[in-house]
Amino acid sequence: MKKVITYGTFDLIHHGHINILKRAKEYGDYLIVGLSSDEFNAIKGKAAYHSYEERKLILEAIKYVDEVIPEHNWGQKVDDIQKNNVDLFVMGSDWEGKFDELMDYCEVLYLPRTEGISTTKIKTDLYNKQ
Ligand code: C2G
Repeated sequence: MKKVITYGTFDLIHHGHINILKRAKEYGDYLIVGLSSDEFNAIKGKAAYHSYEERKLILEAIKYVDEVIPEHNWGQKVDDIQKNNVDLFVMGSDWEGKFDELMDYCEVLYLPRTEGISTTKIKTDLYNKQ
């Protein structure tokens, strides 16, 4: 069984998130998502609308996702990869090159980001429509 892992905040789920999850799953048989905790989001400087539990519930309802684990810090990826016997690490291209050190532990793949959508854009567009 080929295991794939990806990480993110996945707040206000949109088609860009679905695209990366769909494509990541196509490279294997089992997709794990490392979901940023509320505390880690604060460290990342991201204010998520939905709590960790709400974002986890939503992700677990997506057919491409097989397992959701908490992402507490930047440094846990190697341990996650080894503990879960992960074969492939996938991230969107906005992270191109940022996680190449993981190549010592598994394959690393950056997939093209979906243009024209982001959680920030959603918030901004909604605000401007008021
Ligand atoms: N993404 C995408 N296209 C978009 C928006 C996001 O492909 N239009 C991808 C990102 O590249 C990332 C994933 O969706 O691979 C999740 O994006 P975010 O929720 O914004 O996560 P991020 O803040 O990038 O956190 O340790 C890694 C971090 O947790 C990643």
